Amino acid sequence: MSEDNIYATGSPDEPFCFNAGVARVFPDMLQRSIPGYAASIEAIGSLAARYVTAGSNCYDLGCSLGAATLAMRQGIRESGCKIVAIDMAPAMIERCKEIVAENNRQSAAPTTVEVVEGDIRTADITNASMVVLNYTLQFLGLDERDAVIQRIYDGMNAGGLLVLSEKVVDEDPKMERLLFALHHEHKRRNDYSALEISRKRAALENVLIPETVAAHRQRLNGAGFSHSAVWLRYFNFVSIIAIR
Ligand code: GEK
Repeated sequence: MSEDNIYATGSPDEPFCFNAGVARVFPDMLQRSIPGYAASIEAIGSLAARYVTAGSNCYDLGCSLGAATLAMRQGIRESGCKIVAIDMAPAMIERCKEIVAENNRQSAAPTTVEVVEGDIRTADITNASMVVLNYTLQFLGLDERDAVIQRIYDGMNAGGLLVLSEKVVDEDPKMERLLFALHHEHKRRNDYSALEISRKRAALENVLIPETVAAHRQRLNGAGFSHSAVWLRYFNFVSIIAIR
């Protein structure tokens, strides 16, 4: 796995962007900077086994290199399913296609995977039994999020499952400061220098906009999801499941 040293060496002043340099080191970046990332991927496989129904579609929205796609593919127990993996960054899609092609050669899993360069704000979602937004909604404008969640809900079958993982902010400023510090220490333990951490934070300013858990659950409820729960929390990173 190529090591992420983008903010050790790269230009510190550019806003964060999902370019070829990021795609090259992305697995290492996510493992070292998102507490709970590996657990989110593992659970997506188990949830696919439980929720994906025969002949339905699954969506990995903001798929990056397709980690959640491959977890779903491995978990699915039913036949005639299709996974649609969508990302708007060409560098991510190019690499994702290679990874999926390699998985096609190695895997006996029958589920078809379609990797599409596209915008999740306008993507067609139909006949879906499972939709994954693994750390993606946080990159959309606040005013765009309701419509995306509504599109997902409208394209899902009854009993379908949405996995929504996000960086969040705490309502209580004191607790937010503590969670922020714990995340900082987590990255230091994972060998990011204090300078790298502060450069990345500056690059993500106004690019990644976190909300509270309550705001996410309210949005899910407003779209029509009848049940939602936080199943994973690690510092200021959560994963929520919602059932239509
Ligand atoms: C994983 N889910 O490994 N349309 C399509 N893609 C988008 C959009 C959009 N409007 N906005 C952002 N993206 C992955 C990790 S990364 C999380 C997801 C992170 C894409 C963007 O190009 C990037 O690939 C992804 O969302 C977010 O489970 O980098 O923290």
